[in-house]
Amino acid sequence: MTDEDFHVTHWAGLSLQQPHVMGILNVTPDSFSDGGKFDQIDTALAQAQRMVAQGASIIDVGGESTRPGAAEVSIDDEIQRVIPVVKALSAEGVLVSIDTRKPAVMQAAAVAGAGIINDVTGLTGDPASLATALDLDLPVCVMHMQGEPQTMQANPSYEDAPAEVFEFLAGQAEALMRGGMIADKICLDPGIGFGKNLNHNLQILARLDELVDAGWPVLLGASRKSFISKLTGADVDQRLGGSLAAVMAGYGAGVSLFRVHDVAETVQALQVAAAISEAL
Ligand code: 8Y4
Repeated sequence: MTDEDFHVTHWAGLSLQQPHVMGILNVTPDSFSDGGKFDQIDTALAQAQRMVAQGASIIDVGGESTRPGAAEVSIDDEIQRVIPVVKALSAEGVLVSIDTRKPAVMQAAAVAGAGIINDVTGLTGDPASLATALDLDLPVCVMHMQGEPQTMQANPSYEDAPAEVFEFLAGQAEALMRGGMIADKICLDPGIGFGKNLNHNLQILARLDELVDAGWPVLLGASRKSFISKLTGADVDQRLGGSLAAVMAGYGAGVSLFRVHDVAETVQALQVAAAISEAL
């Protein structure tokens, strides 16, 4: 197989002939109003079911905030929050990705039926992360982040942001493959907003085709992120237009997977974009 024809056609059982939407499901305490535990699980499950009905192929379940200043979550607390949700959704046949930096949470989520590991540290957050991902042998989304969540936005610095981000991602993909993971379990994500200023984010979005051309499936998470506000001044709940523009830029570059809050609107935008492409 030559470099030119290295292209993964399926990832986590999904055909990459068409784009897919990953719906965001936060199960952090601040994402719920007060209420009992069962109430919270029910609310989360209902929201996930709604996103699936709207066309999400994956539900990304996260129990730890990566916002600068957010409190650290213990392993036990994170497991207690996310595992009931992972278990219930997986039992209903929903493809779940577990958004975590902690090997113990990856492990517990895999046992509970999660089909994908989504790690914002690109498996560098804990010394055991890479080995755990290899051991579990689940499809994995490797994301780039410069620095640590607490301080990553203080002074992000690159010579050439897209080149450095894509190089890191290719290196992690190679490390996984050296460890025995097959290429079609690996998805790469440039990590919009994770240790990047506005200019870095825009350069990465403008050059996504270079990452796509490396051959691995690419996931893009730009939904409602603060770069949209830096360009437009829009509040967090008023960023749908900017979020869709980023999805369309990614789609044009060949990105396969989109992590979003607004599933119905994103699916509709992608359906129209796909129809336009097919009219050629
Ligand atoms: C408003 C809305 C403000 C969202 C900030 C945010 C990604 C991710 C996150 C991503 C992958 C977030 C877990 C940050 N972003 N996983 N996770 N890719 N793979 N912030 O871009 O959504 S959390």
